[in-house]
Amino acid sequence: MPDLILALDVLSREEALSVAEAAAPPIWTPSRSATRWCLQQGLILQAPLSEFGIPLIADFKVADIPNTNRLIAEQVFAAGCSGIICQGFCGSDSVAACVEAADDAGGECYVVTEMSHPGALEFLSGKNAELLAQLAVDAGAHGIIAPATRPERVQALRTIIGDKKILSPGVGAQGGDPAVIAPPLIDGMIVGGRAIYTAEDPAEAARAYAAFRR
Ligand code: OMP
Repeated sequence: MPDLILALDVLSREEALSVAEAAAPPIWTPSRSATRWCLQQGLILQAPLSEFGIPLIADFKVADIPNTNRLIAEQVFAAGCSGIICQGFCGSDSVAACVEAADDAGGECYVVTEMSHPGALEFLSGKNAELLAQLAVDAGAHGIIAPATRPERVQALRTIIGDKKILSPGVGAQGGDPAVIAPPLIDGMIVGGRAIYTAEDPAEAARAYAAFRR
């Protein structure tokens, strides 16, 4: 029964709000959905997007020393976001800083394990991704990011993280098949992205993804 998470990677505040307005009704079911929103806009969009009543996950893929990670994560949660995404490759202390900030704020921290794009196969995949998944478990993270473009890898990572959450990007523009990546494999599908905000009718595109929520 996955959440739908709208990747709002647009570059202007106006476009972000217009896409959010169109896509929010089809994807929003209170307490089940979340939107993600774009790195480029930083925290500036938190306030207007919060008016839609949809939880916001800051996809900043934070990747720094523990102190800097903590400062970023504290700002994210102080601004009202419910979750943050961080990279795991900086090590367990850096991830722990984000997890602690999340715990203090009653929020969630997700750790990127295997990425969805082809270049991920150079470093962020295979054994490295499995180590990152184990690191996420050991650090007490609330879940991981794993690729809709490689469902068999999501399955492998699931065996490591047990019942922690998996949020999965890569359907639509990157070629992942939402029917294959649907439950019980994942907990949240990160949907367009491009498949929604470049669609002629973003509301219709969002409705099509909502049909995969079972
Ligand atoms: P589309 O490809 O346009 O659907 O966008 C996918 C979204 O998911 C973008 O915001 C990416 O930054 C994000 N993402 C990936 O595409 N692959 C990953 O491995 C991880 C992420 C992420 O952390 O969200």
